[in-house]
Amino acid sequence: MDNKKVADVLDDIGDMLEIMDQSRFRYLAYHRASQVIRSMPRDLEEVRRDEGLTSIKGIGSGIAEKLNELLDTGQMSYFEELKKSLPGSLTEIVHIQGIGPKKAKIFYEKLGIETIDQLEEAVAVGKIQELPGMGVKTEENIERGLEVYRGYEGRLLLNQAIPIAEHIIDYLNRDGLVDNISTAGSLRRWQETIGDIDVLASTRRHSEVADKFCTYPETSSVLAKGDTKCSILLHSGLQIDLRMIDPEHYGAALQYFTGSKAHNIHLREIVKKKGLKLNEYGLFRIKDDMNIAAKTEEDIYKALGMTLMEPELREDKGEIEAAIDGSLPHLVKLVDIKGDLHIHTKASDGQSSLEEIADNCQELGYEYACITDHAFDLKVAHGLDVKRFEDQWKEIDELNKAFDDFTLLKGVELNIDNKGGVDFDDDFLGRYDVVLASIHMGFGQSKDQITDRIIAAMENPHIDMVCHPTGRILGRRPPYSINMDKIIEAASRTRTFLELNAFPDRLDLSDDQLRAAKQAGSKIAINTDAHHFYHLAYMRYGLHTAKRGWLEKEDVVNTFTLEKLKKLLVK
Ligand code: DGT
Ligand code: CA
Ligand code: CA
Ligand code: ZN
Repeated sequence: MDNKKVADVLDDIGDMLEIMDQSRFRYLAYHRASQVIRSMPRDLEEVRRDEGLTSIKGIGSGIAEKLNELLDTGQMSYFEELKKSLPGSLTEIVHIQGIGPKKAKIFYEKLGIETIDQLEEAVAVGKIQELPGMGVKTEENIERGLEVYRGYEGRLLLNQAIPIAEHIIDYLNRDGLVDNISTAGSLRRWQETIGDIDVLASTRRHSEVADKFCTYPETSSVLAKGDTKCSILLHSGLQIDLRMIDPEHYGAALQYFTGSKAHNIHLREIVKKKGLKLNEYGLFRIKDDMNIAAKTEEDIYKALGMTLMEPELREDKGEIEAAIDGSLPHLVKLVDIKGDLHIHTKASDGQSSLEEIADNCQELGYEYACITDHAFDLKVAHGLDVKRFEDQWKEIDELNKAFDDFTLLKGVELNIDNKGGVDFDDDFLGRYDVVLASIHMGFGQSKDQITDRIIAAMENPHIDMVCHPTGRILGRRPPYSINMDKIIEAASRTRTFLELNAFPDRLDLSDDQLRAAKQAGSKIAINTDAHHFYHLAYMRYGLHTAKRGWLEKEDVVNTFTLEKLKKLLVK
């Protein structure tokens, strides 16, 4: 049983206990344990075997005992009993943003709502707003929550899909059956969520490749099996489509199956005007069916008078025009990244030490890394007070003495309170190298209130960056309502960096927002927000999202040398 499944069970228990009016202390204990297990890079089974469950911070003997049962038998009797005592899919409803256990309980008691379908119906006929203490705004929030929930149903996050795709490609590559192989579709475009995984292989041995693909070990059923196309369903419910094509058509097929659909449709309009046609086998002249290009993507685009654009741009958002007039952006690359400016350690809610972070950042070839533990006001994350930060700085100074071409920077992630204030006074803030500020509470405020809070923080000359600016969690929490134009305008005016949080369930700012920020002259920092050194590798998800936002090296401050970055940090 993987850590995520275990964490989900614990969260469900926490929610059920809250619905059942158990003490805050009891249900929070389950959520805390869940959080720790969810973000743990090691397999829970392994930790249990080596050190025992109670060695994990936040897991006491009571929860450990229940987890032992779950890990041994795949079932937890306590969880099963709780489920029996609650009607319908109340725990499911709790997962919708805007609805906590308290509201779920009211909906059940007053309106008899037990399922998401029933909730949707109630929203549609305006029943929620009539409930005491609710109102139109609550109902609208729930409507948005339902949209997010439905919108992501069945879609996978990049970090769930990419390793699976890589594994399958490795599997198909192993015994020389394929000439060339690549991901295609949304995955190759690094879209933030993935509907199904598309893989394209060039080969002359179609049926052998099809046999191999359809016997992939994780397969639960074969949906289609032919010489050009196969589809399988994995045990996880994920669908994988494989297309096979002869090597001479590989470029055309790759272009076609990479999409996006919108990009392809626009491209074909241009193709048509030239008296040509384009399909997965190549670019052809209509009058005599002569093949003009097919072998590589570059050949196809070149034959259409365009420079090759990277897959991340192919969304029909102006890339075709730019490819024609030679104005495609020079997108930022992973090797351009010189540091990570948002990292937590054990001191707050992270799980790695300063040394581990420093080692791993040097391994990644970084020139610097900024330690940004939470500050005092965020009690749930063991935020640091003045004294503890000063102690941390001493440690950082000591470590820095030993490094040759690497520097740990002293930072903090402040909490923007409900009025736009932050944890520390200006004098103290002046002592950090980098000051980040984020919203961690008060999500329910009005659009103007939240926007003003963030702008107030940006006006503070000590605050260098606003992190995960919209607060969205993909599939779980919609962005809080903010006026993005105003935020971007204030960021460029106050020269505050905006973060692209690379954590795969955030990717916040999103691609379109990044592009708007770039156009307004704002600078972006791509950060992992690592809570374990293992998360430092999430940089790539941020990087590809940045490419989708048309960002170039100059737009991204953590591509700068430390010397240049330091100059920018003086507002
Ligand atoms: P997804 O799977 O929902 O995350 O999104 P995609 O983009 O991977 O879509 P998918 O898997 O349905 O199709 C893969 C690619 O195949 C798509 O990006 C472009 C191409 N494609 C699919 N349907 C059409 C179509 O009707 N017309 C054209 N021109 N291309 C299509
Ligand atoms: Ca797809
Ligand atoms: Ca597909
Ligand atoms: Zn953080």
